[in-house]
Amino acid sequence: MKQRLIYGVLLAFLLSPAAAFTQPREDQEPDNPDASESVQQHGNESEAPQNHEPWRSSASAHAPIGVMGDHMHHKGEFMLSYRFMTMEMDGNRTGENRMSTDELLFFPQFAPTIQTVSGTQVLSPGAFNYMVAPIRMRMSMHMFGGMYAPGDRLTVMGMVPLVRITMDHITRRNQLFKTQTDGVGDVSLGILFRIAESEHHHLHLNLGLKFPTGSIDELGDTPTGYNQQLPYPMQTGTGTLDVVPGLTYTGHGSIFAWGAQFLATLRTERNERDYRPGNVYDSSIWGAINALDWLSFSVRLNGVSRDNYEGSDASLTSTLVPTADPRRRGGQVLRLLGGINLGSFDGLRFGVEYGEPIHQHLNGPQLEEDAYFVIGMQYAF
Ligand SMILES: [Cu+2]
Repeated sequence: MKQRLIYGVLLAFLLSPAAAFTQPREDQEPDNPDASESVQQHGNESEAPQNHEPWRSSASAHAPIGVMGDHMHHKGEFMLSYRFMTMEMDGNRTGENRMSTDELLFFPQFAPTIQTVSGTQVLSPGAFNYMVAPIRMRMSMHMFGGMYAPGDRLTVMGMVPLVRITMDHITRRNQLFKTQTDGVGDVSLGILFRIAESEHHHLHLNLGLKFPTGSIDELGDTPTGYNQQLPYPMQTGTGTLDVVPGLTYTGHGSIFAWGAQFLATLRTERNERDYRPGNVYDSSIWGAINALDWLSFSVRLNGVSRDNYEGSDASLTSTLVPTADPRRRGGQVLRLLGGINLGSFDGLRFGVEYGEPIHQHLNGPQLEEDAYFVIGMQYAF
C-alpha cells in the first residue's frame, strides 16, 4: 500500500514536466542567437557561458549528486568534484525475506546450487550451519573526480575513490567481532560522447574503463586466526578490468528537469585470486524542480542488478560465513532517493541525496541495504 503510494507520487512528479515543457518562457527562447554563437566560437575563452545560457547555471542543470557522468561540458571547460558517500547495511535477507542471525547460525543452510564433478559426484548437497553471521556493514567513500571537454561533443572524466568498509559479525558462540579495510578503490576513466542535443533534450553515450587499482588481498583478524583473507565484500577493489558502457538522457523545461541513465559494469576477466565479480546493471530515472534559480529538489528511482561471482577465492570457505560465498553476491535493489541541489554560484555547485530501498531481492543470505547517502560539490571553470 505504502509502496503503491510512493510509485504514484513519483509517477505524477515525473510526468508533470511534460506539461511544463510546452509552456514558453522568455529566458528559454532560442532568442539570443548571437549569444549561443559567441559561446560556440569563444567557448574556451574566459567569458562566462552562464550569462548566455541561464538554464546551464540553474540548480537542476545537473542530475542528483549520486548520478555520475550525467552532464557534459563546453569545449575547454574543466570541472573538479568531490563526493562523500555512505551505504548502510543492517540485517540479512534471502530473496525478499528477512533472516535473523539465529536463523543463519542455527538453522540448516543449503548450497545455492548443487555442483557436480564430471556429472557423477555431487558436492556439498547436504545441510550445513554457518559459523559466523554478518550483522551490519558500512561502506563510506571519498570520491574525487575531474572532467574536461576537449570539444563540445566530447567530455573526458576520471574518478578516484577512497574506500572504508567496516563489518560487524557474530559467531555461533555468541562472540562479536569487527573487520575493517580501507584504501584506494578502483579508479575509473571515461568519455562522454554527445549523440544528440536540442534546446530541451540531450543524449550522450558513456564509455568508461575501471582499473583494478583497489585491493583484493585485504586481511584481517577473525576468530579463525590473525591476518586472514577477508571475504568478498570487505575488499576495496574487484581485481578486474571493467568496461562501463552506458547511455544518458537529460531534458528540461522552464522549471522542471528530468533524465534517465543506464550504466553497465562488465568484468572482462578473472582476477589474480581466480574469481570474477558479477556484472552490475544500474539504471536511474529522475525528476527535479527548480524552486529558485539556485535551488532544486529531486526525486530519483535507482535500480541496481548485480550478478553472482564466478570462480572463487581458494582461501575463503563458503560454508563458514555467507559473505565468503561467491554465489551469494547477486541481487536486485530498487532505491527511492530524494535530493537537493544548490548552484551554480560562479561554477560552484553543492548537492545532497538520500535514499532507501523500496524493494530488494537478494541471492542470500546476504546483508540487506538500508540507507544510501551522498553529499558533494562540483566546481567548473
Ligand atoms: Cu562536470
